[in-house]
Parts: sequence; C-alpha cells; structure tokens
Amino acid sequence: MAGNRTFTMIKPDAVGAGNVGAITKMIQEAGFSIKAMKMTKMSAERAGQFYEVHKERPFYNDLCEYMSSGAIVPMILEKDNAVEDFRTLIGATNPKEAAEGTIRALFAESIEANAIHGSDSDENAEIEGRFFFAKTEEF
Ligand code: YYY
Ligand code: MG
Repeated sequence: MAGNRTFTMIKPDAVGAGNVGAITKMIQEAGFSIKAMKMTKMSAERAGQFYEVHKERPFYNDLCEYMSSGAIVPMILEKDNAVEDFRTLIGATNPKEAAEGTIRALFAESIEANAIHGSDSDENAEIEGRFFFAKTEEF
C-alpha cells in the first residue's frame, strides 16, 4: 500500500519570484496537509548531499550551485497516495513537458530552475524529510 507522506521543497527560482504563497495554496487546495515547513538555505555541499543520487550526471555541479543560490522552502506533506499524487500535481521535470495547470507548467523557469521538488518514492520521502526536519518538528 502506498504511504501517506511525501517531501517537497520550493526551489530558489520560485521563492525569489515571490511564488511561495501561490504554490503553497495550490498544494493545500489539492488536498495535502502541511506537517512541517520552513524557509532556509543550503550550502552547495549540502545541496550535493541532497542530490547525491545524481552525482555522475552532467548537470550535477550546476544543479548544486543553483540549489544553494537562494532561499528554499522544504515541507513534509500528508495525503492518501501522497508521493504519486504530488508528482502529478507538480508535473514533468522539464516545464516544457509539464501538463497544463501543474505547478511546474505555471511557475518553473527551466529544466534546472523548475520551481519545486517532489520525492519519487515513499522511502525517499522519509529520507528527504529527515534531511531537513527532526521527527519532533513534524505534526
Ligand atoms: O525528480 P525530478 O526533480 O522531476 O527530476 P530528477 O530527474 O530527479 O532531477 C533532479 C533535478 O535535477 C531536477 O528537478 C532538475 C535537475 N535536472 C537538470 O538540471 N537537468 C536535467 N537534464 C535533469 C534534471
Ligand atoms: Mg527526482
């Protein structure tokens, strides 16, 4: 059975453009409850740890630099079938391929500066949530 929690992070492009409120509203209107949330930043080194799975990919260094270039808003979210439903809400990695009405179609600037992260499995949702929040910070 699919789990009921996922992890997301509003990325520096969307925070910098003033879209935290609009994106958070879309997330809540889609039925997700926010269980933890903060505004913070990552060093390039810490961004590298978060995206370690991509370390052999050609975009890795640019991605780490970009992800540490400004404020981010990580959140833990709850809903039935959270991981899959949230990936549907955010749309494809490349905003040019993201379905109409998805968060990335509406707010992403490029494949790199693509507004928002969504975990790809229940296991990674737990790992990524713990990367930013202590269990005691979660509702
Ligand atoms: O899970 P998702 O964020 O949709 O995509 P991933 O394939 O996990 O890649 C993580 C992150 O890397 C993506 O959100 C933007 C960046 N990226 C990139 O800059 N260029 C690519 N060709 C692929 C991904
Ligand atoms: Mg991914």
